[in-house]
Amino acid sequence: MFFNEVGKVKYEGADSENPYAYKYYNPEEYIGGKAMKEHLRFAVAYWHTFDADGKDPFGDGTMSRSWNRLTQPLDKAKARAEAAFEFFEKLGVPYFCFHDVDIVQEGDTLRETFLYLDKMASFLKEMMETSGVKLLWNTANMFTHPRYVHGAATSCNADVYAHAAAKVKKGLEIAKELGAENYVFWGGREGYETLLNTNMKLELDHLAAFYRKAVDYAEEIGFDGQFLIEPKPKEPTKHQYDFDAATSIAFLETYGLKDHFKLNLEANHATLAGHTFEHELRVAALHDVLGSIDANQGDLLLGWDTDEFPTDLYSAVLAMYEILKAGGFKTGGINFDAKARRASFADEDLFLGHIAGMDTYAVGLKVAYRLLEDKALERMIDERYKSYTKGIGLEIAEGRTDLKKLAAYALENDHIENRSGRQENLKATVNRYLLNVLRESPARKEKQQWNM
Ligand code: XLS
Ligand code: NI
Ligand code: NI
Repeated sequence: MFFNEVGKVKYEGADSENPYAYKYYNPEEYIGGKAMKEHLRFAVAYWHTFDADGKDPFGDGTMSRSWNRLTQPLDKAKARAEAAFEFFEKLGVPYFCFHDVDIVQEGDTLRETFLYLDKMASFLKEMMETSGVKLLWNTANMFTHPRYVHGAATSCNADVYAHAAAKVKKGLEIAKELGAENYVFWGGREGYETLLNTNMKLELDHLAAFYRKAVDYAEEIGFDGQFLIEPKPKEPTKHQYDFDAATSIAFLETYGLKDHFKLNLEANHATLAGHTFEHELRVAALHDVLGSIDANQGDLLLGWDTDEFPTDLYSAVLAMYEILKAGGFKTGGINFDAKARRASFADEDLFLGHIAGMDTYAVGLKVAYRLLEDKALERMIDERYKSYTKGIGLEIAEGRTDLKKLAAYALENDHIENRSGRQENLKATVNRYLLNVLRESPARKEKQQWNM
């Protein structure tokens, strides 16, 4: 046992003051004919939770995890996996996600790395079978090691390209063995620092060909999980090729890969790209590529990928609204690509962070569901566009006009009237739904009077 202080985390309702209980996430509660746990499909990110030690560019690690103290690579990896599964089970999450290097460190040679990975894959498989916890996605880390200094699939060095391909091949075999529901590509180093030394066309062609090889190999070995690309505009490179949803979609279309990929959208990456999270979700949904999400939140005052646990209820409502409107998750889910702050170094903070995030998304789900059920926003949106339901608007909508016809109409119609967009009222509507969901929790018992 690694987490002696914490037992099984249960739903106790909104008036519970137990920090190790869910206040809103009630896995078995039905919302629109589906249990909350099936809507949300929560996953724990191995890297932030079990590998990270709180290091930042200015300071050393602050988190000393007992499971990371052994020195022999496989012993350490196994202890870490045991801690991970104890954590998953106590938290009651159905899924987890990892990079190859998260489950076991690299060996001295690629051959040794693969040996370690094979051993750990079998070890994880057993733990998954006994616990029932499943793999939402895995991925290959092609950004930390110095060999990726110029990129992986977009590296100027063919040996690096081949090395990265070998890691993806192994990653897909592990994905198949562990029954991963998705396989992720996040191109941390797939971008450039300066155009002065960059052949952009060649790099993009290489990246697309690399993805194509992954699709082909998955088919060959019978891995039928969903491929996901995770957009991010920058960091660590100055300009990443998978900049945002729209850029990634254009890339997939250009290279004929769109049938094989969906997107894994991360809240903090959206804001780094200058978008809201809901914008990214909407763009993906419009193109039928909304796959999965990395739930976290950034700090708009800092402007880098701070990966905080999501606690902003309003933002979770808007995110869940887009997800539900798009029909909910299929193979995807909500992965907490989030880390406890450097100063929140206690092991228990790992629980507290996840509980906060899960409750936030549970509220988001409830509120979003009701907004949609009541058509609270949709009715106003329909009303806003109603000029296209009759007269010249209907003709435009049905494609029965041309510039001559429109000009003739406009010449007779100098009196144009616009209507208010009512943004303030809509925001107040979202607030009202949010407050209603929160208010329905049992009233707080009277406390001792304040001494005034
Ligand atoms: C980094 C990314 C990364 C991916 C997986 O910013 O979010 O953690 O989710 O490689
Ligand atoms: Ni991520
Ligand atoms: Ni990120």
